[in-house]
Amino acid sequence: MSDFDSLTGEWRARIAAAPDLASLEAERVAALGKQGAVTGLLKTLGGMTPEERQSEGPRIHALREAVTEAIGARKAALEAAELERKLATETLDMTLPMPTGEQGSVHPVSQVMDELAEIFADLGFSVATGPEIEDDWHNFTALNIPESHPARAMHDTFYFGADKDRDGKRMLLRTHTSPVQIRTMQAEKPPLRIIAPGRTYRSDSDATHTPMFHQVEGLVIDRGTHLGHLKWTLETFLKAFFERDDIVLRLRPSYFPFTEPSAEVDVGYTVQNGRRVVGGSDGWMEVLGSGMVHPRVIAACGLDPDEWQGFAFGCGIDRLAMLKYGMDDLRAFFDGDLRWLRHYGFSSLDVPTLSGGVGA
Ligand code: 2U9
Repeated sequence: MSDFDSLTGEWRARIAAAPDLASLEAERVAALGKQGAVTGLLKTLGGMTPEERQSEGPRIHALREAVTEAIGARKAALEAAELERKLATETLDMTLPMPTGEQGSVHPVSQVMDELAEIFADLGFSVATGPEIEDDWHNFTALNIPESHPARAMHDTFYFGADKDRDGKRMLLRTHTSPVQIRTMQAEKPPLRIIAPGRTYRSDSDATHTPMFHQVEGLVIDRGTHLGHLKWTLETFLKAFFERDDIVLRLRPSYFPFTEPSAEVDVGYTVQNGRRVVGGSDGWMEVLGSGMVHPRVIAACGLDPDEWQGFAFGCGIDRLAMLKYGMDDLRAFFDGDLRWLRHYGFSSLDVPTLSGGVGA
């Protein structure tokens, strides 16, 4: 037996005897690592004469091959044994009860957004979304709020410093979800029925205003649309949302640059246990703004206002949630206080459906 045959046999035996993956790795380093024995033999090839290299080279390379192969085989055997051991010892008891108590809850804002999507889907509306970082044209100009318009000041806009849009104007955080409807009117052919729920931003902060708040706006564009369609839609929505039939609406003339005529929408309330509850008509509270879409807005989106009319409305989702679920402090919505979330949050399994009830 040559020296190489016995060397190969020795390495094979050492490798086969490695009891676990860590010991096998130690053998690999001892043979094939930078300072390893087999690597050392390979290095001697450089100092040999061409004749020596021709006779020794194949033997040394064969030794390296044999060691590499033995390591691979032992590794596969050790891994298979480890898997067998795990399969034999690790078991899942499918009869164990569910963990007690749900972890986490659905935030009331998300819950109300889901309720809105469900209610309006039933009326043929789809949900549209768009960017929260907007350009001046989509947030203001297209909505009939030109440069000098006082409504721009009312919106308390957060502007970006350096980023400019195509017209050289500063980019901004959208102050309402209306640019979503502008983008939809540009991208899709009428008739359209959409709601646009989402985050909006205004530089305003007190007990009833937060710099980021949630809005939902609705838009219908069709032929022959009139105020009667608007009032019916809002009444149907509020009845479904508050799950009461005694919803009474009052439309008060108002002004928004993007609608003409415009109306604030009040809903009747009754007082129960010192708290205003939507329904009945002991008093009125404002819940929505609305109106017929201004012909200039329709034209700005590339549609002919003589052919297409529409109505739009907007309201704060946070306020809707407070009215329906009885919270009295808006700022708590954004505190992330687990006790508040456990109290006012919803189960993720409790998906709002019209048949099962949109409330919880
Ligand atoms: C397009 C055309 C018209 C959306 C509208 C209101 C009236 C409104 C406020 C209510 C409370 C915002 O959250 S709030 O401060 N909104 O009163 N919004 S009409 O009108 C549109 C939108 C898009 C293309």
